[in-house]
Amino acid sequence: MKNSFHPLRPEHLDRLNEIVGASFTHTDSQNLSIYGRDETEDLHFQPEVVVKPADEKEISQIMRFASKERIPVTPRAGGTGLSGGALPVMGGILLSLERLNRILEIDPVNAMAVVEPGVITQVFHEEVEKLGLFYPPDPASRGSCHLGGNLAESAGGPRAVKYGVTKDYVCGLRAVLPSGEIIHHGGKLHKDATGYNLTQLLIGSEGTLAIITELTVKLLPFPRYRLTLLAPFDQLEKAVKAVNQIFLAKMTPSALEFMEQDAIQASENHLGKPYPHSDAAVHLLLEIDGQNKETVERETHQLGKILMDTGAHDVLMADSGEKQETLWSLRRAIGEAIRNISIYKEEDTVVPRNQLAPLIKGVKEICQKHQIRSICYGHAGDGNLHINILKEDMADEKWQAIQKTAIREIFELTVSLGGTISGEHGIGLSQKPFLPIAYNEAEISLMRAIKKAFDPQGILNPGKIF
Ligand code: LAC
Ligand code: ZN
Repeated sequence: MKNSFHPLRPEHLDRLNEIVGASFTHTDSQNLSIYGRDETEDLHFQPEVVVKPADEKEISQIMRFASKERIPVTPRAGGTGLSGGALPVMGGILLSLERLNRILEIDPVNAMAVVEPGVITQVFHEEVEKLGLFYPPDPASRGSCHLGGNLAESAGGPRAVKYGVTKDYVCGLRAVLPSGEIIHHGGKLHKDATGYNLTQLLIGSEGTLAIITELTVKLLPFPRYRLTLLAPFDQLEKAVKAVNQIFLAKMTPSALEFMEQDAIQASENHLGKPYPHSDAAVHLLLEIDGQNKETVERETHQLGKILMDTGAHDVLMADSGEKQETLWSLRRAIGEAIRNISIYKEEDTVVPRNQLAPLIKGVKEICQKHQIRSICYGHAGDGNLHINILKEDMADEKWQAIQKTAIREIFELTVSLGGTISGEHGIGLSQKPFLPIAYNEAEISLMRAIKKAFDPQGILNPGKIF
């Protein structure tokens, strides 16, 4: 990758020290190494300095200075991204938002919360739940990812099938532009038809347009009852038929996850915990939630019947928080478990959910043709399939070549099925070469023009998306 920026000079570091203080400016090799990675594959790019500003004012000063000196700045929240969005590929300043970690307000009357971007998603879940409120987006990394990063990627998670993704909850934000100017948009508003929707433009912009410093999100009443079902199938076709039947029966589960055998077994080995029926070809993990116990029980029963009728060889129900957590912890650990097996590449494909069967079948054919091992799992109810291709003992040359062959074929198939190349992980760095499969030249030019309007010098998170 070409870096057109000059290395930082000692006086640059002095100025950063002045803005954020010496204890929050790091140039030691350990920090540079830690902040040079996120959770994307085996990628690593060293920044020249890590800064941890305390607030929006300091971020504004950093950006004003960086734009004057033309220094690249890569913002970072929890560092759990899977497309390399937080990797400082051009060196320069890595700007960590970890100190902006306050929940500023939880407002039950308006059912809104105002939070800083460095709040850990699960911490936020727990705080609103204490007040009987609910913030649904629940990425698998919720124990360590930050709300700011969830916004940057419009993160989803298992509950998206019923409740939607991050973009569906953000009503307003404050942000610092690359120039250092501070902007706001929206607020505690359930409606807003005032001009272009800058909030929605910044959500999913992967830290390339502005640095989000505060967000206002809407909340729902916490669903008091929840039942979880696990259904093993001996054939993919039966599991996918069950998914279709559930929607044809006009049901909306609060989770409908798909895991193939290798995914379950990887997670079992990783956590050292057994999963019921882990020798089944495919599992569906489902949840029904709601405010009324009888309704939740009735719908769960109906769901169980559909699963048995479509060929599940068992339906296990978890009715206590503890049993549910056991099933979910194994599901959430799959990504990490696969990372532990081998160097890998992950494709975050998404198709209309009735196209899931042709997608999985096609992926397996492509992988067989190229003799590569893939492990698939994901959010069946959203048509969002995480496809992990493993390097294992594959020769380096072949590994390099699969970007041009197998991965490209997988994305072409996805788009031909009416889908796109990322559902919830973003384009970032790792999927950048494939963007033209999803969008034509006119569409990409428009996106580039938006980038230019926000960041004419191209200093904010350079090297991403395009
Ligand atoms: C998951 C992450 C990888 O669904 O999106 O586990
Ligand atoms: Zn996912």
